[in-house]
Amino acid sequence: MNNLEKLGFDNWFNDKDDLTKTADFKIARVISVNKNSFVVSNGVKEIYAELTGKFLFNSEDSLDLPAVGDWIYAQLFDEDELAIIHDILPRKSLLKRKASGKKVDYQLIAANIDTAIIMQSLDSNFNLRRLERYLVMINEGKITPAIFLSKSDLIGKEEIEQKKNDIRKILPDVTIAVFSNNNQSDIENIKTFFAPFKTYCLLGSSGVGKTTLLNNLVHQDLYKTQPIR
Ligand SMILES: Nc1nc2c(ncn2[C@@H]2O[C@H](COP(=O)(O)OP(=O)(O)OP(=O)(O)O)[C@@H](O)[C@H]2O)c(=O)[nH]1
Ligand SMILES: [Mg+2]
Repeated sequence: MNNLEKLGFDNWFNDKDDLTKTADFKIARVISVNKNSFVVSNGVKEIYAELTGKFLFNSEDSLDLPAVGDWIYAQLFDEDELAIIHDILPRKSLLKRKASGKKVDYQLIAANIDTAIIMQSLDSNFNLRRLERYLVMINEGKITPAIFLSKSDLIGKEEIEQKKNDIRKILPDVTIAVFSNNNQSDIENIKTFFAPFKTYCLLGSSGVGKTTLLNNLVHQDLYKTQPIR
């Protein structure tokens, strides 16, 4: 298995790889976006990246620009310290939402996600309407949904069953995982949900425990938790 495959580059992308481009460019994956500057990874290291002027000029709207998760063709410079992005490979999926403001424009959330996890906490955050809004976005993106319900330590078993049943009425087949970030065996159980080389994203309101879960999954404080953000 090569380094790109470890990052999720599979046959779907391999079939769409434009070999005329691979001759001149290296493939890498976008791991963060900050306006028009990017960080990409080739599976070995993280590389600062920018777009070519032509790319920027030809981009008619936000959909044409790289999003987190995109596979891109880049030219590498300075012993792989700097990348110039020339093109985006076809997208397997795209998660986006309407940007606020009058213009019909989209804010890209992430590309090439296999499974999008909607996270709600079982306390006052739990809300079926909001869950449905996330589902619309996930279905439009051609992505498989899953539901994580956090803070199970805060409410009783019966109430949890009731909430799961409410979800099953609208979504009979979706995976629902109930857990508490304060319970180690719950965390071990959540780990079994993730398959290697697949890409997941975690969606949910502030305070539901996304960062706490990510920290628990990677066993280190990669991400700072805050009471509210
Ligand atoms: N009781 C309980 N508290 C939790 C649980 N998970 C997280 N918390 C607490 O909830 C608060 C918010 O958790 P975060 O992980 O920062 O929430 P987040 O979803 O990352 O929030 P944003 O980064 O603002 O989007 C913290 O004080 C956590 O300690 C849980 O399962 N049970
Ligand atoms: Mg967070």
